[in-house]
Amino acid sequence: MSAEALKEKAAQEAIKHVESGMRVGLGTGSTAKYAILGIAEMLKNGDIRDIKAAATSKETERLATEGGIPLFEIDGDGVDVAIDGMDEVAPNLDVIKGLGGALLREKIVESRAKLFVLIGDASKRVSRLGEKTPVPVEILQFGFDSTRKDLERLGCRPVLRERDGKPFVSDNGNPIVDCYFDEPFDTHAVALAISATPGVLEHGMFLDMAKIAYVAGDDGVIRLDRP
Ligand code: A5P
Repeated sequence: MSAEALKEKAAQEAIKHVESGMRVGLGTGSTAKYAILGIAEMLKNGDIRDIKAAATSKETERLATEGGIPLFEIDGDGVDVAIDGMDEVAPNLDVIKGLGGALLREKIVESRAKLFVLIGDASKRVSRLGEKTPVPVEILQFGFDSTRKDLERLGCRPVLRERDGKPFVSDNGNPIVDCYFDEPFDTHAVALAISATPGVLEHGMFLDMAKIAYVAGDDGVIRLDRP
């Protein structure tokens, strides 16, 4: 099965959690796209009604609007369910997200979800976070070098993300530093330390947040639950 077909299959399972009247968090990325298209289709067919969605990026806003999904800005009541892709998922459903650059808005929305559902293909499964991918960290441009130096002191190699030869800029107008850890690390301790670093806006470790992950492989979609 193609990579795209696997993403779509995982998304199709996740959107079954969306019911009429719900407030829905819409993730960002090539897998989340299929959830957005699927929800739009459910609305169009009348399978669900009266939902409103909080988008986690400008691209997601665009896709949702195109699909006729009413949007709202996340408020004090959070969302009932959020669905999003992942860059790495550990066995306990802790994840690294943000290779697509939307981690800050994703964290704002998905940390306020009653139910946070992950979707992805089996290549995203790892035995520990940081095995394959860096930890993305969105930081303020002001004081960039001092923030990067502080991140390095936490034991990683912080690399400024670039796109087309220029520094990548998030939807929020900020640079992203990808922190490569060569050795296994204590995710909770490092997450706390990154968050406490002046100049850091958010990091891409989503710990203790997701309850369910739908992972698609050639044998079908499996559901993983947070232990
Ligand atoms: C966006 O910033 C990311 O968190 C994505 O959700 C994550 O990178 C997964 O993206 P894909 O579904 O495109 O692999």
